[in-house]
Amino acid sequence: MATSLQNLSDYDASTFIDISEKRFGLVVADWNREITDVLSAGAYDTLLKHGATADNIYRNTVPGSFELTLGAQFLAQHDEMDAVICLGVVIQGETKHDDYICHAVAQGITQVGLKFNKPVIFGLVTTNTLEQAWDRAGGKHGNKGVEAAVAAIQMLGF
Ligand code: DLZ
Repeated sequence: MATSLQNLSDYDASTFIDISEKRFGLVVADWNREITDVLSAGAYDTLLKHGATADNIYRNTVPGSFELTLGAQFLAQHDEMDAVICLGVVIQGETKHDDYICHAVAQGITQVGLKFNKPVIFGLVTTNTLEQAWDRAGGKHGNKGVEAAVAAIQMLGF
């Protein structure tokens, strides 16, 4: 049976590579801050749980999810940075802003990862409602920040 990322986050730390010397960047959007803070805490705790040190985790905030791409690039361009995790929450409104932002971020951070040849993780929660976003930030669908951190660790194992 396929193993989901959520299940992987519960694995024993020994199943992952040694990340005690790895440096991680967290780029966190200020929009919907009360939710992105929960995603960020989930990612941070997961990195520590799997052996990263607090000194090696750099957290930067950007105004909104649209800026995640450039924020990721600012961190990824440093040779000593091993992986970058982008965290944001985009909620559908009356206009198509959510579409534009989500597509731009998906394409943008893909390019940053390819340009610098390192994991740049898409931790963007894109939902129709605020409630659905909370469901993915410590609610019934887990914490996407945790999953994003697990994805970063997994990619470092390649
Ligand atoms: C403008 C905007 C809107 C309407 N909605 C969101 C959102 O749901 N989530 C989010 O992270 N950011 C939003 N933003 C802000 C944009 O991402 C961006 O910060 C601004 O357009 C400035 O470039």
